Amino acid sequence: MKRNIKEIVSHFSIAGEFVGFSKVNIGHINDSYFVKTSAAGHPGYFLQWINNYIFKDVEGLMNNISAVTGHLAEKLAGDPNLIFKVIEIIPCTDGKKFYSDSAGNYWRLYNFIDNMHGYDVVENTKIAYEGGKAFGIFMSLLADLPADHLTETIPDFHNMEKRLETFFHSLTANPADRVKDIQQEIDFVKKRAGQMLTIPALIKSGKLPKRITHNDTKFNNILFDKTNHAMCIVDLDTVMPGSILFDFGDAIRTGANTAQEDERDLSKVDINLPIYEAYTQGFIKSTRHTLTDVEINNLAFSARFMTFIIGLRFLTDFVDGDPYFRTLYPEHNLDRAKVQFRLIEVMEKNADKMNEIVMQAIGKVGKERVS
Ligand code: GN1
Ligand code: MG
Repeated sequence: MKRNIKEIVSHFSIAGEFVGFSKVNIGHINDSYFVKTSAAGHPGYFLQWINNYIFKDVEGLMNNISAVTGHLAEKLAGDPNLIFKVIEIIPCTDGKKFYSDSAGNYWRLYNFIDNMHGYDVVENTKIAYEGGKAFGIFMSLLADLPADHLTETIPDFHNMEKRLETFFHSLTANPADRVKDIQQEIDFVKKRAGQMLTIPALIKSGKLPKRITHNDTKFNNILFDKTNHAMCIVDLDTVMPGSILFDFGDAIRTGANTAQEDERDLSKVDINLPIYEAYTQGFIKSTRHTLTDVEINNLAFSARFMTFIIGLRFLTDFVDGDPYFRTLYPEHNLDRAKVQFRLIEVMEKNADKMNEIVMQAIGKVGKERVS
C-alpha cells in the first residue's frame, strides 16, 4: 500500500515543516513512522496508522488515550518525585485527535520521546527491577481515573473463556486448512484449559478486583533513558479495566523469556529466574499498598496464564490464516505459539520457585515498611 506520509502529516498541527520520515518496525498491529520536521531542536513526531480491523472504535480508542495521558500528566505535574514522561497526542488542524483519510484509513500523531531505548530481551536484573517498578507505578497512578471514562477498546481482550471458545470455533471452521499441522498444540491447550479457567472464575465472582490496567505490558513497551531508568510507558491502546494479573503476567512472558517471542530454536526458550525475581520485587514494591491476597496468591501463575492466552491467540490466528497479527512468513504465528507453549512448560517446572519468589518479595516489602 503506497502511502503519502507528507500529505497525511499535513493534517496535523506540527511545529515546523515536514522534512522526512522513516518506518519504525515495532509491534504486530499498527504501522509506525518517525517524522522529522524543520523546527529547530524539536525531537520530531511518531505517526501511526491505526489498525481499524482490530480497533473498531477509533474515536473511543483515542478518547481513552486522551483521558489516560491527561490523567498521568496531571499526576506527574503534582509530584516532583515522579520523574516520568507521558506521550502526548498531537491534534489535527481541525482539532480532532486523529485523522481519517478518504480511503478509510485512520492516523494519529504523538510527540516523539527521544533519547530512549527499549528491550526485547532484558539484559540484567537492574533493568528488570526498574521495569517492574515502572509498570506498578503506572497502574497506581491510574487507580483513581474513573473506569467509566474509558471504553473497552477490544471487548473480552483477556477473557480466557471467550478466547478458548473462539479457538475451538476456528478449529471447526478450519478456513486455511492448517488444523492438520497443530495436533500437538491442540493437545497442549486442552490439557491446560481447565486450570486456565480458574482466573476468569475469580474475576466473575468478584474475588479478583478489576482495576485500570495497561493490558499490553510487553517489556519493550517501557522506555529507558541512557542511565537505564524507566522513563515512559508507551502503547496505551488497551488501557482499560482488567486484572493486575494481566499486567504482571505479560511482562514476565516477555521480559523473563531468555529467547525472542518468535524464536525457532525452542531449546533457547527458558525462564530467567533472576530477571523474574528482580521484576517481581520492583512490581511488588510499587503495588504492595493495594495488592489483595487473591492477587498475591495468583501472581506467579499469572505468568503462565498470560503466556497461555497469547499463545492461544497466535495459534488461533494461524488457524484462521493470519488475519490479526502481522506475519513475515506462513508459519510465523505457529512459531510464536510454540515459543509461548514451551515457556509455559519451563514455568510449570519452576512453579514452586516462582511462587516462593513472590512471597519473599512480599515479605521484604513488608519489613521495609515497618522499619
Ligand atoms: C500485540 O502490536 P503489539 O506488539 O503492541 C497485541 C498484544 C500481544 C502482542 C504479542 C492490540 O501487541 O495483545 O500480546 O501483540 N496487541 C493487540 O506480541 O492485540
Ligand atoms: Mg501493543
